[in-house]
Formats: sequence, structure tokens, C-alpha cells
Amino acid sequence: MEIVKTKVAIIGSGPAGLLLGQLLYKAGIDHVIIEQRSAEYVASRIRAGILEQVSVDLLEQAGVDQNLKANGLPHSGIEILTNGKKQRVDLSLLTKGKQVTVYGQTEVTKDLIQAREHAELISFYEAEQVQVDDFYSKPKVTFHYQGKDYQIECDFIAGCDGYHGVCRASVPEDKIKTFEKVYPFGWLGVLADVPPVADELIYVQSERGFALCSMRSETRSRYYLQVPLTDHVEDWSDERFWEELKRRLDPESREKLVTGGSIEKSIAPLRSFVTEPMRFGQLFLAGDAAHIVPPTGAKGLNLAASDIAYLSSALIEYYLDGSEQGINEYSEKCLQRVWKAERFSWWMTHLLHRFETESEFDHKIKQAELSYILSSHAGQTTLAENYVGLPY
Ligand code: RFL
Ligand code: PHB
Repeated sequence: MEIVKTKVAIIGSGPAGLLLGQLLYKAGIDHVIIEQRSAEYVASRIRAGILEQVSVDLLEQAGVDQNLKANGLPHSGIEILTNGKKQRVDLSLLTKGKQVTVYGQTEVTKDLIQAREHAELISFYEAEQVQVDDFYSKPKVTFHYQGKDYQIECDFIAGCDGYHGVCRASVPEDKIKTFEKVYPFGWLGVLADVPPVADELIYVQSERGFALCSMRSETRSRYYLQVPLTDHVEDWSDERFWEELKRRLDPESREKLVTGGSIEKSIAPLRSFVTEPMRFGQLFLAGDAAHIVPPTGAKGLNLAASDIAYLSSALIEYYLDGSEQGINEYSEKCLQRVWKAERFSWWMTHLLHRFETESEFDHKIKQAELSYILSSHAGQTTLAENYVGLPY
């Protein structure tokens, strides 16, 4: 058995784990990352596309914003299409100049992995049988790596291992409470090398269900359709996807839509989920390991980033100033922001999707709410403030 001693063992090399690693490295704090997949697999997962300003700032602080600055697309508004009519929500005007940036999660991950490789930091990719133990006393992480058994002895474990990870699952049942809502539909996503249908994102509420027109660059588009959970990707040829998307769009967008062969196609279920607390002795949960939001509000990756902002400064405060205040307040601070993002994501999902169980009355009420939000300055401001991201 190989014994490795370090200060922080980070489980998972998604955006949360990688960003924490980079911020600890910048502060000179010794750590390792243990990931069950290969670096190539992690960097190729197609997921989020929208970064809040605070996430962009954090990537800048971590010193990994060169590609983001060069290739990210700043957006100062979004369009909402309802009743066949598009309406623009001017995010910047309503939030004193704030905006969001279109930059793929794959790019964020690649930039962070590259910075990590450049700094020659220790990562165990394709680790097997990862286990976390003794996090109420002297934390240990054990795993099998390249034919050998390893044990990491550390002060803290950062559980950045996503919704299906091992960290949350290792917490004794009587110490944890979870809250969950599962939605009765999924998002079918298509990535294609065609120019986006519009300069800004279009969120579509239609009688046939929700759709979203997003992008990764000026030549790469990302589109989503609300589909029943019983559908399989194989049921959706490219042709069927584009036809259905056109049916949900307004005539102008339908006319402008450029279609082409998909380079990725997948169905993601929608879920709201929160774990309380987010700290268990010397084990901290961060990102999807602690909470999930439905993607409608574009908050998942951004919440992972805000957890890491709190956790990195708490650990830096602990090691550099000898103060435990940050680590003691970590869970409460994160959860305050998490629940607000949960509320916003639930509300956007509820407002824009078609629920099979909703009565005609419920449907009319929803239309009235959307119409109110879009016609009122106060309503639009509420949407804009949450969309660009609440302050830390
Ligand atoms: P991740 O990215 O899931 O990374 C967790 C890592 O942990 C590894 N792992 C383990 N490693 C070692 N041992 C184990 N036992 C392990 N178990 C798991 C995994 O292999 C993985 O590498 O979590 P993290 O870092 O917390 O990041 C969260 C984000 O990935 C997620 O919130 C976003 O992708 C959500 N999301 C969006 N967020 C946004 O902010 N804006 C968006 O526009 C947005 N769109 C989306 C999304 C998620 C989507 N899907 C597919 C769920 C659109 C979609 C369709
Ligand atoms: C994406 O581009 O993948 C995306 C954008 C906005 C969302 C969700 C996903 O709300």
C-alpha cells in the first residue's frame, strides 16, 4: 500500500474539483485530485454553456481565463418566446450593467486541466474503488490506481464527485437530510456545427412543450427540446429533431434556422435536489455532489463555482491565517445561495414547460404569470437579477 500525505484530498475532477485545485495551488496549499474517469472523458462531456459574471471573475482569480476572454461570448439579454411572440429581457439594463458569458463547460474543464498539467500537480485519473473514511477524525481516502493500492492521509476531503459520487453516499444516514423534486420530462440536447439561429438565447414556451436555442460559438449551436422521459435518443433522428424544433419556434426563427448533422445528442432528466448540511466533520460537499438544479435557469455550473469560492477562501483562511471561521460557516453560506438558485430554477422550469398533469386553469394562470413578468419592469428585473446571478 502506497501512503500519500497531503492537506486536501479532492474527489472528482469536474469543474468544482478542478477549480478548487487551481485556487489551492495558487495559494500554495498542498492537495491531490482523485477521479474515477480519464481526463479525456471528463473534458469531453457536453454540459453547461452559460457563466455568471461571478463565475467568470473566479476563473480570472484562478488565472485560467485567457481562452475565456478570447473566445467567450458576452450576452446582455435573452429572448423569451411565448404565444408565438418573442420578447427580449435586457439583462444589462435591468441589473446595472451585469451580463452572462456563453462559454462551454467542456472549455472550462479543458482550460483547468491544462493549467493543472502545466503546474505538474498530482492527479489520479481512472482511480478505482475510491473510498472515503474517518472524516469525523483523521480523514483517509483509499483507491486502486495503476495496479497499486493507495491511501491518502489528509486534513480535509472535498467531495466534488457529482450527484452519483461516493462522498455523499458515505455520510451516515442520521447526519444528512435531502430534499428532492423529480420532473416528469427530460431535455433532448443536440450540438451541431451550424450558426446559431439568433445572437442571443431564445427560451421557448409553446403548446408543444419547452425548447431552448443556445450556442457555444458563432459557428456551433446547442438546441434543446422538452421530451417525455419514456423517449430514447434512438427515437430522435436529426431530421425529426429539427422538424420538432421548427414547430415550437416563431415564423421568423423557423425561417432563419440552419440545420445540419448533430455531433452530440443526449437526453438528460430534470431534477431539483439539495443536501443539508454540506459539511460532515472534515468532509465538505461541493457542486453537484450536494445539489442539483434543472438546467432551465443555467445555474448548475455556477453554483458549483460559488461553493468553491466559499470553500477555497475558507481553506486558505484556515491554512494561512489559522482561522476556522470560514470552514465553520461554509455550509450555511452555501445553502443560502443554493436555495435561492433552486427556487429560481424550479420557477423557470415550472413557468416554461408543459406539464401533462396541469389543468386548463393551471395553464391559464401560468400564461398570465408569464405575461405579467414580461410586461412589468419589476417582473423583468426579478428574472434578470436571478439569471445574471445573485451576489455572493
Ligand atoms: P461533475 O461535473 O458531475 O463532476 C464530478 C466528477 O466526479 C467524478 N466522480 C468520481 N471521482 C472519483 N471517485 C468517485 N467515486 C467518483 N464519482 C464521480 C465524475 O467522474 C466527475 O468527473 O460535478 P461538478 O464538478 O460539481 O460540476 C457540476 C456541473 O457539471 C453541472 O452542475 C452543470 O453541468 C449543470 N448544467 C448547467 N449548469 C450551468 O451553470 N449552466 C448551464 O447552462 C447548464 N446546462 C447542465 C446544463 C447540465 C446538463 N446535464 C447533462 C445534466 C445542461 C445539461 C444538459
Ligand atoms: C446550454 O447552452 O447548454 C444551456 C444554456 C442555457 C440553459 C441551459 C443550458 O438554461
